[in-house]
Amino acid sequence: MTYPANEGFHVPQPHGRPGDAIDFSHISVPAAGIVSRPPIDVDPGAIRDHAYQLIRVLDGECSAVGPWDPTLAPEILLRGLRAMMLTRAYDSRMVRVQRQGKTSFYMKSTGEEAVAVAAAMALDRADMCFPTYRQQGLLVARDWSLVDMMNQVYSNTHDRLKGRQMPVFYSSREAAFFSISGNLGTQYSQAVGWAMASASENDPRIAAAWIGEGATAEGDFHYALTFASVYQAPVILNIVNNQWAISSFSGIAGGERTTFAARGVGFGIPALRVDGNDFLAVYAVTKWARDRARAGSGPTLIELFTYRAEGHSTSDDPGKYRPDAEAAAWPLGDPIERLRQHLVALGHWSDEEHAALGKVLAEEVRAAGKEAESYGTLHDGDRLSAASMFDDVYKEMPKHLKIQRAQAGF
Ligand SMILES: Cc1ncc(C[n+]2csc(CCOP(=O)(O)OP(=O)(O)O)c2C)c(N)n1
Repeated sequence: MTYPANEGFHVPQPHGRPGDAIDFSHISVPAAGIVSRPPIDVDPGAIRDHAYQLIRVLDGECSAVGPWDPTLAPEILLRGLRAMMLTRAYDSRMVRVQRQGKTSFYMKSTGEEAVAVAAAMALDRADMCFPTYRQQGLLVARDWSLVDMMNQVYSNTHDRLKGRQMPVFYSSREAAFFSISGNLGTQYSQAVGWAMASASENDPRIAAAWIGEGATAEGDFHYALTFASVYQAPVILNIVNNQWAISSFSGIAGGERTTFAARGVGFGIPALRVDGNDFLAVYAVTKWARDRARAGSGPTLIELFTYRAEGHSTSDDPGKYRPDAEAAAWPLGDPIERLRQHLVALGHWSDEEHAALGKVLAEEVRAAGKEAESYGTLHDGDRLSAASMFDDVYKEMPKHLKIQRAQAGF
């Protein structure tokens, strides 16, 4: 016997497919400055509404308004602008070299630079970051060496990870940047566990994790929230809602009827939703969550509302599943352009200075690229010995690995 489908059965569909007109009418863009800024020790139950609002500081004229304006000194704003521009310049070169066959794979963060850069600047340098593959801006904002990052992408002779990770899966203990895992979601549980350990040792450092909205559908996300809430771990749980998980739109992960921030509400975790393309708003909200965690008030969930302006990776072609030129029409604009306009309006920046800085950064990236390429690329230069695959697994290499290494001819 067959049954008719229940009329309520629903398969989410995106608002546009290739060839359709761009339609962002479902995205509501509230005015900047209208969401209240509670004290850092607020009871999560008192700010449930924040999970459904959107914290914005830069208004339509790129002026900073409202209680979340972090009132940063011009030097800090310029540092943020520079780090976002450098991240974009780095991404742009690395995609070019991938197309030239010098590496197998690359992932850009175009349009999402504020998510990582503003957060890095609001955190303490020693706070431990558990990122995904799209927060290279954390390393850039922490002044990590571009050459070191490129060496990893090239898996060359100077790659500290010895070619064992996919390109862009960086790791740096010195930059407090935890090794990226290809298994989506694991970083969330790790961040909460790390934060619990930090709290139990009365260590002042907190943890911050990032996850894509698509990966919030993974069990690890929910396990992490349970532990964070139960143990009041000093951790910032960021959800980067960039609307797309490769070719799946955010509705497939549960974004049609509620916000991703709302997932914190059921766990009793304060949840804030923020315009992810607004440098000042991301900075202010991260700082709030950091101060809260440091003061012993536990975790915060932050949804960063943004848009993945380019392909998921160099292996992806978004032209196959969404209308072209959506990025240019994204109602929340571009994070670099908005901060640039803000600085110009304040009288601290000019078009000429902006163009000149763009050239300086392109040259910085080019010089780093030349150096990294001198240590080898995918097809050129010396290679690390395959014997190194037996290193670093155990503190002392056990006998069976020594035997295997000998059998492999090393
Ligand atoms: C557990 C697991 N499932 C699936 C994948 C394959 N995969 C890699 S990235 C990705 C999309 C993730 O999208 P999202 O979490 O929204 O992050 P974004 O790429 O948009 O930053 C998928 C499905 C994976 N790496 N790990």
